[in-house]
Amino acid sequence: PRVEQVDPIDTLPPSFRWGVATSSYQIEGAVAEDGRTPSIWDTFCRVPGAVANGDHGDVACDHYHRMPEDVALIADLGLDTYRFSVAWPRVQPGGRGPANPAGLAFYDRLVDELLGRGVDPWVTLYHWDLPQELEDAGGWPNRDTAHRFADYAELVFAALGDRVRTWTTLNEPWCSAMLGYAYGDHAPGRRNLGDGIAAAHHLLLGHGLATRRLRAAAQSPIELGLTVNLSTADPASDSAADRDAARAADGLGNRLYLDPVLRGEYPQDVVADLAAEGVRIPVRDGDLEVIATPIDVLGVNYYFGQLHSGVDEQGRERDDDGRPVRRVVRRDLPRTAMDWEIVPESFTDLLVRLHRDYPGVPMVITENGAAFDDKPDAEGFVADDDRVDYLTEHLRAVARARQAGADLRGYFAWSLLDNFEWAYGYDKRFGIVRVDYETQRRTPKRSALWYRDTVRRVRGQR
Ligand code: PNW
Repeated sequence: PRVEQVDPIDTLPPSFRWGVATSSYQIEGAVAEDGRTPSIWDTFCRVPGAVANGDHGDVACDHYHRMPEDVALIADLGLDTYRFSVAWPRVQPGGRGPANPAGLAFYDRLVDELLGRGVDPWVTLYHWDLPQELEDAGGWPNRDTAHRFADYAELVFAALGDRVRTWTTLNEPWCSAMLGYAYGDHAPGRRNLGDGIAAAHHLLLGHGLATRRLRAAAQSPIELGLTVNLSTADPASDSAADRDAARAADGLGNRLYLDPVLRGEYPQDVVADLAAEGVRIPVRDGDLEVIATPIDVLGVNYYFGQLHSGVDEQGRERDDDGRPVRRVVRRDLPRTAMDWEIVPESFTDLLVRLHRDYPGVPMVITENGAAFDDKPDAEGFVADDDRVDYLTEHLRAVARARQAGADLRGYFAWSLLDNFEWAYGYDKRFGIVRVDYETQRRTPKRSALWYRDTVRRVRGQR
């Protein structure tokens, strides 16, 4: 263990950004108000067995009606930045055609409320709520969706670009593509690797097209970026099979998104793995130039690390179909309520590696946090020491990576509020503020108070 004189968190500079993140479908509710049309998540939630308890986002945290109160929470915690997403089917119903002024008005008010409270708005354009009509037309595996996304991006920028400086095109394209189209765990629930890979490519193309449109439209300096979810893939042993399994997992989960955006090429080893499965990335001439349009900031979401093996329990390296074995090995590590391994050291490794392999792009941690089995007291207060420990250790991990040279500019805790945790419904709580779904009462947890005090201390505002 390292011996450190000061808490690494206290070495973070005054310019470091401190925020919280949310997303539209997870908190807003009001799914049929002011002209919003259904998204793929409204549809998916109605598929029996798709979401725990049959939960859905119809009401969620009712943020659409409680927005000023939620902005006040952020301001009262002393945070300088709020990362939220815009619901595409709210502002451009059906995913094409003119803007819906009533839908845009909500984000207009949100941005003004934030600015009035001294909180910088960071807009994510796509956090998974694709208009159902676009899914009916083929969804992300259909190349046209990338062009529809660029149009939508421009439409939002026209409304908010005078006040919002920082724009993220996509949140976690791996989740949209693979959980949505290849593994079927998320909306729209398709289970086809080829569809997943086509979706990934068209998401990245949409990112590049939107980035170019926003740059062209901007009247003043803006910051553009993409947020990816990354996790570490370590080999279970030094054997060639285990090392190859770790390489493949890192390729499909991390490099398939990082390389095209930051190097202008798909990783050849992943292309070969996919070819062995009969899958080709539907790249056309010029796509990689668009996808590699320079970005100003890379958003990194990190939750856990994993250990990979290329050998099954019987010691075989090939399955019955002759495919290489790919297996995640459970470690004897503490876990969150998501059953995700808690490995803050891996977070430092990941960030240092990003700095080495993709130099020159500033990074911001756009999500990090944990679900735990919260136990509120009679007043609704949660003494979530487990979450405080998780956040403390991961923030230290970020600070250590920065000390090692990684260009890290900020940190957003996921999430401001307990919210609709996708396929897990309302069972899993990631908030630093508790939400009582009966009364919609918000109660800051101990982790929120810890976050407020930490930010204050690091800024030197005792
Ligand atoms: C992210 N995985 O999702 C999302 O950006 C958030 O909307 C979500 O609430 C949060 O993390 C917590 O889950 C992920 O399986 C979902 O590796 C799944 C994975 C990673 C991130």
